[in-house]
Amino acid sequence: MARKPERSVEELYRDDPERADALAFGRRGALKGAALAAMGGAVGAAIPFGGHLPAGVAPALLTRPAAAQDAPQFLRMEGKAPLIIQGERPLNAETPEHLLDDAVTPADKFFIRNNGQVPDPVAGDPRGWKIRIDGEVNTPLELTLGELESRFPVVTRQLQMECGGNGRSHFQPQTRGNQWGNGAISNAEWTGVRLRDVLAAAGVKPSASHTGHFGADPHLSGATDRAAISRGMRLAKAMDEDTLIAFRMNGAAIPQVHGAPARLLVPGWPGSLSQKWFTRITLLDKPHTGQGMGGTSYRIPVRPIVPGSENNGRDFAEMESMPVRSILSSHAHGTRLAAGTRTLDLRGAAWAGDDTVRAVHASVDFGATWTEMQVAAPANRHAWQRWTGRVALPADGYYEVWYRATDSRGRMQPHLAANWNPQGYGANPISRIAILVGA
Ligand SMILES: Nc1nc2c(c(=O)[nH]1)N[C@H]1C(S)=C(S)[C@@H](COP(=O)(O)O)O[C@H]1N2
Ligand SMILES: [Mo]
Repeated sequence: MARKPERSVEELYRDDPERADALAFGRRGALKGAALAAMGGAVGAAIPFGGHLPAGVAPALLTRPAAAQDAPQFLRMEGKAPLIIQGERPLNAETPEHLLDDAVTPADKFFIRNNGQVPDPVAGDPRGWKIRIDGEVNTPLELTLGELESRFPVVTRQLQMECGGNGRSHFQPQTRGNQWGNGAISNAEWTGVRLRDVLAAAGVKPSASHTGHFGADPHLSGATDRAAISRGMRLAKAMDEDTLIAFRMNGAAIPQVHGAPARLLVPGWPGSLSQKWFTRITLLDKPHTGQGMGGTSYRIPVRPIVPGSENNGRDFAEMESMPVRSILSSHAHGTRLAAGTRTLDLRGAAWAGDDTVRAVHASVDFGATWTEMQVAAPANRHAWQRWTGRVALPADGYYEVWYRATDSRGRMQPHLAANWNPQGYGANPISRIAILVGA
């Protein structure tokens, strides 16, 4: 049975973390004696590595209670797992990190991100769905899905697709937008044609430098002259062999909420580029100006700005390849294990936008020592990488599993969300979950 947490310490951490920290750690910067015992009382178990808890870091169980009182609302939708509802209008739902335990993300566990309304399914044969290619091309084309499938090589790839705002909840101060944890990520198996093959058929003019994407979803307000979202990217990414016009997901028709009957799949870059209910791509001789472009939208500071400050984003740069991140899928935050459990087998996934992941490390002693995990090669370029590993637990008690990835260029997840920006993109700090053994 779990002991009831001492509400005073818990409340203090939530209301005034700095004061709580000063009381718990004093000026010595380490948790000892009565303070350590009090902290143990608050989390409901002894803390074997409590002496390593760094000053300024409250136990994860206190800052993010696993208890029912703070339980998020779960999605109840046919064909979907109980995802965490981030908003209902538009519908946005995050996959709990521990549900992302499959190498290939099944449709029911795929996060949902909408900016407008979900359109009604098309009546009749989806192979008649039309896609237009125009702008800076020699020959504008209008092709049906059926024509795309018969005219161009059809490829199948595992591709990660991550919302640009994944991890947003880690920012201090809080930014506007869905307060995603780390679960706005998916790694499905996509089948489609390469965008570059289709653009080549239209004939890319030398003047073309950027794309603009369009979809069939109505604006949230219902206004017909406004796009729910219309993003674009540098032509180089459109010409990447992994950028697809996809029409199958995990070997089946794309579910309606995920963009049926066809969507763009732009792996490793903000998910907003992966236009759902895809109807048109235009090539431009300058950056696109659609909904979700310019200002502080999907743009991040080139030089850090004061957290919480106003900014018009003029000196920001477009967010392109997403930063390195890892998830732990073997255990949920707050998992309780039987007394006497002395080893913990961990597993999860890690990815790094257009790059790969070189290493994943885990720590159960608040970062004092780190154990290297085994990281598998990606199934193909732009697929996430699964990792596994084992850590030892010396005694019963309260532990935290801290986990972090390092990308192929040596960039490691930072200790705290860095490069604060008004719309909260790119927060990828080291994550942690609480585990209780015999408590
Ligand atoms: N047409 C259209 N495409 C869209 C969106 C949208 O609202 N409308 N949302 C984008 C965003 S912000 C993300 S992160 C992904 C989410 O895809 P999913 O809902 O299939 O997970 O789709 C992108 N494509
Ligand atoms: Mo997104």
